[in-house]
Amino acid sequence: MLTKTTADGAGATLVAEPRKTSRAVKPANESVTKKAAKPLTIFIDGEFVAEEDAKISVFDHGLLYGDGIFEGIRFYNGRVFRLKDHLDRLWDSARSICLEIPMSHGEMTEALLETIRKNDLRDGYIRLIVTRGVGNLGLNPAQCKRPSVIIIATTIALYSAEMYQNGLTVVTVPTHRTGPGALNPAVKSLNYLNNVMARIEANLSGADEALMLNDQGCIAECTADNIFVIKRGEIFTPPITAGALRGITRSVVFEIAAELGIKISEVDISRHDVFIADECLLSGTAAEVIPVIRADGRVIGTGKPGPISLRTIARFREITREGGTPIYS
Ligand code: PXG
Repeated sequence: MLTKTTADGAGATLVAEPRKTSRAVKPANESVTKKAAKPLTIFIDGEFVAEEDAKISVFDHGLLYGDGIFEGIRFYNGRVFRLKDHLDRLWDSARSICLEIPMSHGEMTEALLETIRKNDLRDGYIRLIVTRGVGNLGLNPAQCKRPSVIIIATTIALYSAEMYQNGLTVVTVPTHRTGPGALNPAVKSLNYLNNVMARIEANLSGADEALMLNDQGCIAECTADNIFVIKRGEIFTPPITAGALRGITRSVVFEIAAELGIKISEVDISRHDVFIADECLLSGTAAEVIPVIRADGRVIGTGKPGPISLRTIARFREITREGGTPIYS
């Protein structure tokens, strides 16, 4: 304990307790991902191991530097949703960071399906991770001889049913999305601290999600979701160049809009556009499609999920149950 002698000779405590870095806040308004009833079987580098044995080296550069890539994929009703799109994006992320995935698309598909089968799941979420692999304590990836592939299949419920019905609150956060001149946000890397910072800031404000701006002050996306605003019957979303990930759920929203005959365009969106929107939606694999009813304390539209949001969500749910890569046949 550090003490300093004050003018009257009494010792004043300078550091009495470990310092807390932030004030206490109520937990984020997100459903907790429930621990599966039975232990999971996890794929690591060609082997299926029990959850408690699913470990990687402390020298893996995925841990040391966030050097690696990932995908979050959902499966519904015994079929993997948009698997090819996720694998294509994984391979694009890999190419961008000069990482050679030590498997073919076909082998990855089989490993992924087998991981789901080993866990007896029909509806759930896959986390697919490729790390740079084991190296030394220098950041040069040339030291890392073989990337590691990890596949986790489990269940996930990011938000409660009420939140899908009533909508989320968002706040604009101080942390900007990294620009393409820094770590390009198109790379789905293991280095998510940019988004984690934003998420902490949303939590500290008591909001459900963070609106992340780019360095030009335009909205890029949320921490793990793309954003859409609806005005006078049209849908608008930030372009990829604004710092948005080319979300796979985002592309499904484009398909739904085309189907429903609703015009959808990629344009720069400011906070003002969100404040004056009639409706607002987020899309992401984990979040699926979910309405937003408040931004920075302002009520959006009527304060209730609007008609285009509700139709989009309903159609999204139907589409997730149509097609997909079969797991058990
Ligand atoms: N933006 C970012 C930054 C993302 O990481 C999305 C948008 C949505 O993309 P998809 O393809 O999923 O529609 C993502 C991807 C999670 C989680 O567990 C989800 C993502 C990333 C990290 C964590 O909720 N989603």
